[in-house]
This record gives sequence, structure tokens and C-alpha cells, in this order.
Amino acid sequence: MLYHLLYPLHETFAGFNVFRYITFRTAYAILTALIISFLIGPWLIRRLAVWGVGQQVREDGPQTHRGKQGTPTMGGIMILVAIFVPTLLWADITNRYIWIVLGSTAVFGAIGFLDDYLKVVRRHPRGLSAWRKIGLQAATALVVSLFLYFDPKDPYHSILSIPFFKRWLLDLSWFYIPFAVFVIVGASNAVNFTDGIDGLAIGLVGIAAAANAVLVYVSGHANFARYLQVLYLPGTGELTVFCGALMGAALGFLWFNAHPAQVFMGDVGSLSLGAGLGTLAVITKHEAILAVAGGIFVIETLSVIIQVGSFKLRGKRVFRMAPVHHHFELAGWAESKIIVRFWIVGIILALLSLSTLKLR
Ligand code: 57M
Repeated sequence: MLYHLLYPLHETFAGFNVFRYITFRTAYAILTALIISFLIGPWLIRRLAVWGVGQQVREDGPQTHRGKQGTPTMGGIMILVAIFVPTLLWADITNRYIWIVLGSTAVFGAIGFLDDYLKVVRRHPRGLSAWRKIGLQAATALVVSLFLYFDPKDPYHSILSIPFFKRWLLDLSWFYIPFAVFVIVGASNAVNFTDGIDGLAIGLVGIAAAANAVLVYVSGHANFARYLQVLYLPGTGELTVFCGALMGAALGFLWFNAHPAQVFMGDVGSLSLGAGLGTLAVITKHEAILAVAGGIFVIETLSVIIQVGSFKLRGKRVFRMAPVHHHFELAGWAESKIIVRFWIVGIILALLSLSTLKLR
């Protein structure tokens, strides 16, 4: 919004010319998201506690989690506020990609909010049924995918780029639609699975948002895209501002979610953040690169698939407990050690994903 209000004044006040730069507006989106988090965080945590919105810790989880019973949850509400306000303030709000990624994030957040509300407030043991939850997610992702597939301005709507092979562009044709649905729903649930120890998911979201920021900036910048020989997607550069808000909101929430956590994000946070990252990947056609940038999310999900598959096929578990962060907890690792080591691997994977832009 400020872009539209203040940039036109640059003819009178030359300094306002700075509002045309995505990098400038992204930096201020990060700072605005941080300030919003610090302003509403303490208030929201107190209100969630007063309203009795406390986490019900499952009996079958690690013993070390018993002490977390009653921790305020649904803190994802503050994350969403810290994402939406800076994005609407600093981004070009006539950009269709901004509305697509905000819409996807908001609807997945509403699905998570409903699930949390049923579980935590109405004390439904399981919240939304698994099929109803996945159905709502798939329907939302389908609308997003159709918007993108039938986008008349997008010359690459069904194209898939392959890391390391600059010249290879896979045209999935109409199959791009179910593929995009799979990416968005998969990313949403991957973050959801990962959010099982203090600060792990939100820290990894911040790292993935930083990698996404570089990717979308390059994809939307004609010269950089040409130099790096990646698909030039006009208009996607504006998503850098959204990634900045995501980074700031992640750092801001981490301030309160760091071990020992004062608040959990709830499904309202995990589902929306994963959907936002998945939608970014689909818009920029960098699904494969972003699967590497969000590699820990992929590893956590694969650990569940392997565990359930092995148990069903062999009657034996592969891990002490899945997702894999619980395996290390049961191996005796301190929670903070697991979190920091997973972040380190996440940073390495994010750097590797960005290196594929050059190594092609
Ligand atoms: C999301 N939710 C946490 C919190 C957070 C199929 C199976 C893999 C499903 C999976 C599952 O239930 N996933 C749901 C994980 C929960 O966190 C809440 O949920 C929100 C995220 N959606 O914001 O509100 C617990 O995680 C802990 N937590 C923290 N710090 C945080 O910052 O300590 C969360 C955030 C919280 C708290 O204890 O209560 C969760 O773990 O449920 N199931 C599992 O993850 C379970 N694994 C399992 O059953 N494995 C089986 C099979 C199915 C693979 C096996 O290994 O054989 C584990 N989780 C629990 N109990 N709670 C282990 C058993």
C-alpha cells in the first residue's frame, strides 16, 4: 500500500524513489513483522492462557513432553498477523501473485484454526477428521492450482524446471494441476509434522523463507534470471516482500517459541506456513529446489511414511518414534540440541538449493 501512496511522490520528494525497490520494501517488511510480533506476542500469550487455550499433550508421546501440558497454543494467529500486515503495507497490492499466496496461506490457516478450536476449545479428541482436513486442504490447493494453470499472463503455467539441467523444461500439461495440489498439501502437512518440538518448525520456516526470497527475487528479475538461466517469471519478484514478512514473522514467533516454549503455533500456524511455502514453490516453478531448501520438512515426512510402512509391512518400527525428531529425543538427545542441529542441517540444505542456481 505504501508503495502506491509514497512512490508517486518521488517527483516531489526524490527520496521516495526508494519505494520502487523490492529490496528496500522487503527489508522493511522483515522489520515491521518483527515489531508486530514483539507488540502482540506477550498480549496474545496472556489472552490464550486466560481463555484456557492450552495444549493437550498426548499420553503416547515422549515422557519429556509431559511438562508441556497446558502450554498456550494457536500462537499461529500472531504469525499470520505479522505476515499479512507487512505484506499489505509494503508489497505492490495490484500484483496477482501476492493475493494468490496470501489467499492460500489464509484459507489453510482457517482450516488449522478450525482444527485447533475443535481440539483445544471444544475438547474434541481429534479435532477435524483426517479425511475432512485433507479434503479441505486439497480443495483449497485445487483452486490455487487452477488459478495458476489458467493464468493468461503466465507463459510457463504447466512447466516444471529441473535442477542442474538448465535447458530441460518438463511440460506436464494438465497434469500440472494435481502435481501443484500435491506440492501445496504436502508442504502444509510436512510443516505440521515437523512442529513437534520447541522452535524447530518456525526456525526452519525462517530458513526456507530466506532461500525462497532469493529464488523469487531472481525469478522476477529479467537480468538475474537471464544470467543464471532460470525461468524469468515477470511479477514474481514482488513475492520477495512476502518472503521478508515470513522471515520477520518466523523470527518474531521464535522469540516466544524458543525452548522452553511459552507458546505453540498450533495447526493454524503450521498448516498456513506450509501452504505459503508450497504455493511459493508452485508459483516460481522451483518445486524441486525448494524441496531441498525445505529438506528437513521432507525428511520428517519421509520418516513417518517409512515408519508406518515398515510397521504395516513388517510389524517393526524403523525409528524409535516418528517423526524423526522424536527418535533423537528417545535416544536421549536434549530437545535444544535436536533443534539447533536440525537448523544447521536446514541451513546447509538451503545453501545447497541456492547453489543449484549456478551449478546447472
Ligand atoms: C502435528 N503435533 C505435535 C502444537 C503444534 C501420522 C503421525 C505422524 C501424526 C503425528 C501428529 O499427530 N502430528 C500432528 C504434531 C504437538 O504439537 C501441537 O500440534 C501443533 C502443530 N500441528 O503447534 O500445538 C505436540 O508437539 C509438541 N510441541 C512442542 N513444541 C512446539 O513448539 O514440544 C509442539 C510444538 C505438542 C508438544 O508436545 O503437544 C505432536 O507431536 O502431536 N503424530 C505424531 O507426531 C506422533 N507420532 C507417532 O504417533 N508416531 C507413530 C506412527 C504414527 C508414525 C510411530 O512412531 O510409530 C508423536 N506425537 C505425539 N505423540 N504427540 C508421538 C506420539
